[in-house]
Amino acid sequence: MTESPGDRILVTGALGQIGTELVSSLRQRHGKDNILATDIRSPGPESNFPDGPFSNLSVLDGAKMERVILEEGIGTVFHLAAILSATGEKNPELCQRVNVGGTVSVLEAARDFDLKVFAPSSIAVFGPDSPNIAPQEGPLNPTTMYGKTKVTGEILGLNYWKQYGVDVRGLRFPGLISWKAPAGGGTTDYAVDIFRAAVDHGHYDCFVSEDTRLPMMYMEDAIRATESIMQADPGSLGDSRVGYNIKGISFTAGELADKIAERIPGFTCDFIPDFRQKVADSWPDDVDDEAARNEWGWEANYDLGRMVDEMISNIS
Ligand code: NAD
Ligand code: AKB
Repeated sequence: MTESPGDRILVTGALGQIGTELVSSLRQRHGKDNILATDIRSPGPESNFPDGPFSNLSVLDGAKMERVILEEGIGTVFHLAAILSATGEKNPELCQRVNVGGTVSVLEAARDFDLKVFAPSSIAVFGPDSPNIAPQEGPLNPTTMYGKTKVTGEILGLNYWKQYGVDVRGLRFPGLISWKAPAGGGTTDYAVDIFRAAVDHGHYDCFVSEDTRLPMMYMEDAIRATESIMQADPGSLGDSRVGYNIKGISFTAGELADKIAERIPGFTCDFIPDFRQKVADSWPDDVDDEAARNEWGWEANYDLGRMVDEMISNIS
């Protein structure tokens, strides 16, 4: 392991749902020029992606990644590039290649250059044998390719920490709800898309059933959780350091539609489940986040009502 080339921050998959908001928050905290946003695609002309350094980088190109890390003086990587669950069920080979291959590229670079890494996991690590309220330490038997890649990511992260001392940290994000960038091909995307449809058309065709309950979180909480775990005292983090459960809001698709209808009179929602129903049914209703609370003081700020108010007011 050689000393980190510098203390700038590299974000992979930066143009996605999380990256768009994380880059903005990191640039406010550390200065615009200290955050290098990267993605396999480029920001479109209409994009509201935050202004600042940007490069094209595929996480599958490990040699280029190491070159960029050296040339740009990188000390920390927020590794967000991935293929999410719904796209992953349609193209499992791509999902495995990007999610596992990309994570290996980042971890190898981190081992070579002593980098600190944030590599998010997901509630998709749980499968049908999980209790409804998924414990931190319980069975991890996902049925989706995406979930399997996330379990592999956690195993790899813990291994690089234990074997090579690489400071890898991660969170099992619930479905994230936000308005600045569209959701990127996940099963929980209905909880994002419903707001735009409600504001623009007063109607939404929801691709999961009315009684589907999943763990969710407002993006502001997710960004705060990300920054908090990266700032946490390493001595306080146990073996969950690569995939802490973090609790946000648990609601059914029907409850979400009702809350929106209370605020947008006349809003209607039809529930027409497709292939994503099976994925949703394989995930827990909620998570137990005692480890995150005890070890680095996690607590969500947003409940269902406050999240719905924020989403409608920002989209409107
Ligand atoms: P997203 O799909 O919105 O963004 C992913 C980005 O990765 C895209 O901009 C895409 O262009 C890029 N990408 C794809 N292949 C690439 C490659 N080969 N090289 C470089 N970039 C590539 O995803 P997101 O919602 O921002 O998720 C970020 C991370 O958080 C992922 O690891 C995801 O599994 C995890 N996560 C997200 C959620 C959520 O609800 N958004 C929930 C749980 C976990
Ligand atoms: C997805 O639905 O794939 C993501 C996730 C929960 O990981 N939002």
